[in-house]
Amino acid sequence: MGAPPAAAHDSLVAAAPEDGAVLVEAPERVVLTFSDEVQDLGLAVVVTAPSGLRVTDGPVLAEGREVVAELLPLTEPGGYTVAYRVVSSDGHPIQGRTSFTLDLPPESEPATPSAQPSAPPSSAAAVAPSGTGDPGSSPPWTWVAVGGVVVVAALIAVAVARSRSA
Ligand SMILES: [Cu+2]
Repeated sequence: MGAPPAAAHDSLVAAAPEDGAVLVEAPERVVLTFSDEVQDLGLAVVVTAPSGLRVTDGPVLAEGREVVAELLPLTEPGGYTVAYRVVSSDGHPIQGRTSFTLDLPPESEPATPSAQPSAPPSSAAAVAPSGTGDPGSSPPWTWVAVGGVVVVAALIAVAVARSRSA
C-alpha cells in the first residue's frame, strides 16, 4: 500500500488560449492538453466571461490528451476564466484554472455603409412603413383583411336575400 507516485498524475501541459494570454480576437474554443489521455468521464470545463456569464457551448469533449470546450461567440472584453476538472488516466481527478483576457477593440460602427449594399435597413423599413415601431399595434393590412371579410359577408347576405326574394 502507499500513495501512487505523483508522476502518475496527469497534469495540464498546455492550454489554448494560453494561461494569461491577451487576445485581440475571440477564441472559438478552449483546448486543454494533458500529459496523458484523460478519461471521458466527469469532464467539466467552465469558461466564465467578465460579466459572470458562462460561455461554453455544448458538451465538453475529450480527444486523447486534449479536452475541448467550444465557446459561444465572445463579445465582452475583459478577463475570462477557464475552470476545469478532468479524471486523470490513473483515476484521480485533476482540477485547475487558467485565464485569458480578451482585448477587443471598441464596438466599431460600420464606417463604410456604402460598402454593404446587402445591409438590412431597407427591409426593416419595409416591415414598419407606418413608423410607429410598436410591435403590439396591428399593422394596417390587418384592418384591410377584416374589412374584406365584412364586405364579403355583406355580399353573401345580399345574395342570399335576393335568392330568397326571387
Ligand atoms: Cu493520480
